[in-house]
Amino acid sequence: MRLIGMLDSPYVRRVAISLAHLGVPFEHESVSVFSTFEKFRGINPVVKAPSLVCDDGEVLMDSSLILQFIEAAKGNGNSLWSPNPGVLQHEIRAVGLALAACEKTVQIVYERNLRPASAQYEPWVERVRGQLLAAYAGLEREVQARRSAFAQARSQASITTAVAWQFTQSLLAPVVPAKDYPALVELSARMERTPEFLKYPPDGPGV
Ligand SMILES: N[C@@H](CCC(=O)N[C@@H](CS)C(=O)NCC(=O)O)C(=O)O
Repeated sequence: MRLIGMLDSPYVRRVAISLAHLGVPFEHESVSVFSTFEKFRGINPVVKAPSLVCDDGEVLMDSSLILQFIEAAKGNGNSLWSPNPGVLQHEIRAVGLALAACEKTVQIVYERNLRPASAQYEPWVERVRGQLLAAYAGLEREVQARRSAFAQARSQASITTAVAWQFTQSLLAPVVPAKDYPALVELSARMERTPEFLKYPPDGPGV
C-alpha cells in the first residue's frame, strides 16, 4: 500500500501515525497537492491528500475512511478505538472536533494564501474563525474531562487531537493562543515525543 500526501497535512499525518500504531506496513510518498499537483493528479485525479493506493491499485481517499478500511482489512483485530460504546462516543466526539478544527484551519489558510487580498471576504473568515475557536474550546474541555483516556497514546482520539493541535499552532498560533488551552498543550507535547509522532514529523511546504 502507498500513502500519498505530505505530512504537513494533518489528515495525512494522522493516517501515517495510525498505521504505525497498528503495525500496518506501507510506503509513504511525499507528493504535494500544490507544488506537485500534476504528479498527484496522475495518482488520483481528485487530488485529495491523503490518498491510499491499495495493493490492487484501487485508490481510496479521506483519512477517516482510509482508517476505517485499514482497521477492517489490515488491522488483525487491532483498533485505535475503544470497544466500550460509552467511551467510543466520547472518542468520536473528540475526533469530530479535531477534524472540524483541521478543516477550519485549512479554510482560513486557503482564504489567506490562495485568494488575492482584494477578493478576501472578511465576514466569511470571521465565521470560520468562530467555528475554529468553538472546536478547540470543545476539545480542551474533552481533554480536561477525560485525562486518563487521553493519557493513552495508542488511541485515535489522542492521535487526531494532538495532530490537529500541532497543525493549527504551526499556521494560526495567534488566532488560537496556546495559553488558553493548557490540556491541549500538554497532550501535544507528550504525543510529539512518542516514536510514532517522531517517525512522521509534520514536514512539508504548507497545505
Ligand atoms: N476530509 C478529508 C480532508 C482532506 C483534505 O482536505 N486534504 C487537503 C490537504 S490538507 C487537500 O487535499 N487539499 C487539496 C484540495 O482540497 O484541493 C480527509 O479527512 O482526508
